[in-house]
Amino acid sequence: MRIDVVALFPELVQAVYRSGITGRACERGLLQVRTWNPRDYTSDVHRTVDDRPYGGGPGMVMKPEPLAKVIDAVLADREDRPEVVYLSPQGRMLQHQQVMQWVQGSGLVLLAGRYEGVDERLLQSRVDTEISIGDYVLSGGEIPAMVVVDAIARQLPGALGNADSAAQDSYVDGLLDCPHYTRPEVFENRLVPSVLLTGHHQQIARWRKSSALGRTYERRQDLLAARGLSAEEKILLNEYIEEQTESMK
Ligand code: 9WO
Repeated sequence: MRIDVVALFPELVQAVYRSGITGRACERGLLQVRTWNPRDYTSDVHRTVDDRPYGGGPGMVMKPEPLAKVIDAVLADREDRPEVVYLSPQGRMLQHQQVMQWVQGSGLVLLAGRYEGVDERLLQSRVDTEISIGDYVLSGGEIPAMVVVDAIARQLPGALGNADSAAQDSYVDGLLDCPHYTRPEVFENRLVPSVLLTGHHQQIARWRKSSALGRTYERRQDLLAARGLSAEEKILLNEYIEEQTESMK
């Protein structure tokens, strides 16, 4: 997998492959991340990448020409025809399913904007997909680009220490993750749920599924509605709700 990131602050993006799972994926050669600075594709002495908005108003807009040049340089440097993704609050919301589709491909070109955004004509001519990582505005697209790299990297076969953890991830099943506990058994008078101490794997799996369903029901009704519940899952969810009601007495 190769991901090229076009950004005015490449140092920021480079942090993503210096540590953790993404760093290891790069060391193992599963992932290659390259950064490209549009400023290196300017031709004036000031290396100008931004200009005032037509129509007036505050702030600056990223000029189309340096971005076109840098994206074309990236594409010329690759043998495949990667999807070009622009990170912006106007994009379609990033979903796990989209991440898994990208994992199947050979890589991406990520465009991180700055200032008030990118000239619309550049988006029309060079960008395939506009993606948002959430409903908030940041100071640039670099951190969202890192989010995309991280989400992809941990799904690459061989990236994780424990090969099974990615399959058990939150969202894989369309549900939120169950709660996790480690030692000690008592922390500030709070106990670990007793079923987890029994070593009864079937009951533990049942409790985890029930907790995952319960939390999703409490926190993300939208996920449950989109996914639906099997007859077995309805029983497990009812068990959770009854248990909660019981402990409130
Ligand atoms: C800045 C601004 C200032 C005054 C009035 C309006 C304004 N809009 C913006 C703005 O949206 N700037 C963006 C900064 C331009 C594109 C890159 N930037 C960005 C990307 N901020 N947040 C994101 C982003 C990307 C993906 N998912 C969530 C947020």
